[in-house]
Amino acid sequence: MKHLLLSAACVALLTGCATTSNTTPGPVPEAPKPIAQDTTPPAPAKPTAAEAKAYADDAEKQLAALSEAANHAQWARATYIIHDTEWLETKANAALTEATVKLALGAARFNDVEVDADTRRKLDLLRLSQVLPAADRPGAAEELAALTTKLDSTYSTGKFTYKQKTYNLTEASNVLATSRDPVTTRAMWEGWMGIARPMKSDYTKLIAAANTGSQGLGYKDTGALWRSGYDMAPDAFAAETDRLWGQIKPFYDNLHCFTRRKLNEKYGDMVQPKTGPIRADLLGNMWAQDWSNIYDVVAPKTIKSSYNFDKLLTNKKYTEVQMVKTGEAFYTSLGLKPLPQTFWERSQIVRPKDREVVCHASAWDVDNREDLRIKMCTQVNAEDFYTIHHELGHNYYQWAYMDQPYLFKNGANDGFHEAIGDFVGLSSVTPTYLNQIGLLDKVPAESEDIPFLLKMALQKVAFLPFGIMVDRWRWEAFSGQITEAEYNRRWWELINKYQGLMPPGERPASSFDPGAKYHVPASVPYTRYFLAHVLQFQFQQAACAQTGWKGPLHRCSIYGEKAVGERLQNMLEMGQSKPWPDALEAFTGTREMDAKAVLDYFAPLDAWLQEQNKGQTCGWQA
Ligand code: X8Z
Ligand code: ZN
Repeated sequence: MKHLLLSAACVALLTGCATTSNTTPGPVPEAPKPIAQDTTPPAPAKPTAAEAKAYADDAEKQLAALSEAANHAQWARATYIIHDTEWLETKANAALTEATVKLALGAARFNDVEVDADTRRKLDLLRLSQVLPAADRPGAAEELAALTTKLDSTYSTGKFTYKQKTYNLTEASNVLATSRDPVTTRAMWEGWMGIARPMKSDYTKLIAAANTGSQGLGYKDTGALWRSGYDMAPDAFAAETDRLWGQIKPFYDNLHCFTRRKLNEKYGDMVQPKTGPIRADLLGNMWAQDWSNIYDVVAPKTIKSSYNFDKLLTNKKYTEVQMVKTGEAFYTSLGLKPLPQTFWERSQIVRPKDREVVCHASAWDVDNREDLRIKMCTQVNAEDFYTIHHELGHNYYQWAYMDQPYLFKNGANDGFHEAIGDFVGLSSVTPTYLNQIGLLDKVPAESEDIPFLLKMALQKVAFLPFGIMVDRWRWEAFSGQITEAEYNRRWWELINKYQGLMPPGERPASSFDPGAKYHVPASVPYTRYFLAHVLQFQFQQAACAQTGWKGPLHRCSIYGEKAVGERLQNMLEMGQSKPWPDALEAFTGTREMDAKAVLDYFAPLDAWLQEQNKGQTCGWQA
């Protein structure tokens, strides 16, 4: 799972390079002796472009081998958490980190060498490829790797007890999704937040360790490193995300306003006041990043929805594997290949009963070629139906760029990697498609567009402020703007600012609520999902235009559209070989990210929400 850790460097390589560049074959004619004794050592010869290219090639060879070993160890630990797999993963990750750091540092000697564009990009990517670089000192990579493994395992095995029953995340989330009793939702929510408390001091150590590594590579801090991976200056990237959020915010405010009113009507002023932020545990999801589980609470009274997606799946007795097969069939309908046989043999599709695993869904390319797998604890419901399409998007991307050189085997940027499966997923939930595959007997009339769009907005639009908030917090933690004592307070300030939410009660001083979200202990950068929630609508708009679709964007399905598949495949095959605007242009014809596509998709809903919100005082005090 390459996005988690790509690290480390190699002493052997540096020695090798030094040897190569200093060796002159044959007898060396003696140079005339200078008369005066000069004690300054001769300046090293400027490396050549050929040496730079050889360096990058060799780095790729070393990293490919180390990353494959790390992937196997990571898979073993993620699907079987015990002391020994943690040990193995730590060693393998440390070896990769150590080698990557050394290679990235060694690449600096080619800074002033004029090299071909591919080599330059590879040398730059060497420095950028790590999420958490370690310091270049013996033991540093292993200390950092031990912290990351421990934090991830603490999260993944987290449990709490309520009324004599023990809950893991899946169980607590299921209660939160379905319970409409605010005492129960609060208990589930507070119980889960509590599992993160023990992570706090390790997380502080992780920040310090990764910052030392990032500074060694020439970045201000790890946040600056993360912001540097977008083919533009890090500050320009931060401003770009602000710009995109600014495009969406007025629409989000309308959705927030409508949802708050419905929650107030249901629960009363004591639970959900008419004004101010929304109580986070009432939104049907542990992090309030997806509100679609409370569709029943916000559903318009006058327009009925004729189907419930969860029930369609259970009524037709879908199995977890059948859901994955259905996902695969969408991709093959676009002309992409069926997944390799080993995918079915090696994936973890359901939660094993007999051991601890990392349940957070992920997609893997273990040998960096065709050993594709997903790891999920799939449940038969609409959310996981969508997640399957999301994960397979990662796998098809990985497969498409498998012939790229190692350092180009990645998404155009990390937002692209997250957006592909979501883009395909947008078609997979249209009533037209559900009808085509026999899940839905009758395509609903156009009058049901508002319920459909409202469900989609509760999932996609509610996500956007969360998607931008998480790394706003992490950037501040990495830069030292906030200290351990301020972590939790600031987390809630930012949630209030972006999402307009509040916790159900005061948070204990020892809390570390950011740690209750997988990507924080697992150190997966999160801005990628914010970008993906913009990009997927741009992809959808472009793809539908390619098919000649003239109707409203939300009703378009690209199922079976081979020409779209071919164009998609072309973009995917580029991997990270070119700056992301080139990839975006290849598929959409534009070089800019633009949230206008989100607004176009939801335009009928926004108009409807504005009508519903008339006379209401919207917004909250940030
Ligand atoms: O983490 C994921 C995927 C794996 S890359 C399941 N997602 C984010 C999350 O769960 O928080 C997908 C949507 C956002
Ligand atoms: Zn993903």
